[in-house]
Amino acid sequence: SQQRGVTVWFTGLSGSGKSTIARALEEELRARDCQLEVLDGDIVRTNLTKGLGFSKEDRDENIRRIGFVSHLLTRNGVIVLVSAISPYQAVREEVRDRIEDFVEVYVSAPVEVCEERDVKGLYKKARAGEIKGFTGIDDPYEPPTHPEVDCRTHEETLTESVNKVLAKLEELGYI
Ligand code: GGZ
Repeated sequence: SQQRGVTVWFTGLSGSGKSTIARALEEELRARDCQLEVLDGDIVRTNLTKGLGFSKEDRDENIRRIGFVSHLLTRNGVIVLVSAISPYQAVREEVRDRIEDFVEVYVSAPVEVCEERDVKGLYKKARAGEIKGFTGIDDPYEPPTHPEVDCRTHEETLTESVNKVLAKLEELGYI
């Protein structure tokens, strides 16, 4: 029978590990011959949502557009891996309500840990006031209240995080 589609939505701070987990999960799923698509921040924001910034309105618009594409793919049997900070609860819920098959993964490293990692040096810039409205520094992040999976990347390995998501997808019958 044809594969069931599902959107796996990774939400969390910059540097929390969303993309890293999504990429590792992608590899696992490819090895199982799943149909999949990855919608990741950088690529999305230079194509689908080019021109949008980081105001609440623009972030919400970014999330709605990603949600729309995810919906189209999901209903056609694709496993969609989305990584976006998606800091606002209301628009995350809006997207979840539109996509029948939806798994929310909260990548929940504390801001202190993300700032310590500072992979791209953005937290440093935010602290210096060179970037205004940086999530977790001077812009809000509203944690999910009922995520299907919680990846605590400050206290678990990448493999453990990936396995948690795989286990949930198995439990729900998507793989
Ligand atoms: C947060 C910002 C900002 C501000 C630029 N706040 O670590 P990154 O670089 O690669 O991930 C961040 C990315 C966030 O884009 P998203 O599309 O995921 O955001 S949202 O879901 O809120 O629409 C970061 C970079 O863009 N970045 N300015 N002010 N992150």
